[in-house]
Amino acid sequence: MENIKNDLFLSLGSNIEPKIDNLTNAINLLNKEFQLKRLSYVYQTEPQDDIDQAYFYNICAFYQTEIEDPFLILQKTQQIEKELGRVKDISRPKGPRLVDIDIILFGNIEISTEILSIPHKSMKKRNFVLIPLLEILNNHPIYIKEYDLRRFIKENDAQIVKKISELKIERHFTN
Ligand code: PH2
Ligand code: MG
Ligand code: MG
Repeated sequence: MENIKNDLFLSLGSNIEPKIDNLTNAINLLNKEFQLKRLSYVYQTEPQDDIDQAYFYNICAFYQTEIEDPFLILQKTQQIEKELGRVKDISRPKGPRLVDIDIILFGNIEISTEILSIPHKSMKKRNFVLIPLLEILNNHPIYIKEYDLRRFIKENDAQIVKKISELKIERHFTN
């Protein structure tokens, strides 16, 4: 019997050089843990929340995994952030980052804890998440529909989000 795969949507961001390399390295490491199904373009995005910092490059990735435990996913993504050299500045929680990997959606799971909320708490307010997510969603049948992505994107349309280029990575797409 084939194992059941869970859908995992991640948002990645970097605003410390080399931004593109940081995203590429993160995707290459994520690809060892999860099965990549789709990857968005790279978007150049205006910083949100903590606005006095360099612009970001953001992407969204759609993975599948046999892992069921969202906290195990979190552990793996945080391990990759560390491995790539991310150092957290606790005085500036939304400040500059080498690489940030956020869990946006994981199957139909809804949780809200101190360390992890799924769906991601701020996704509706962030076009740097919503626009690349919409790009790779491809009518994917998850409960995202109830979020009415396009409507949220319209509400945030003052945020500058500009499509830049594809990320050049080795692709090992499987079904
Ligand atoms: N991440 C933040 C805060 N602000 N702004 C943009 N444009 N992109 C981000 O990834 C981002 C942000 C906290 O994680
Ligand atoms: Mg984040
Ligand atoms: Mg994060």
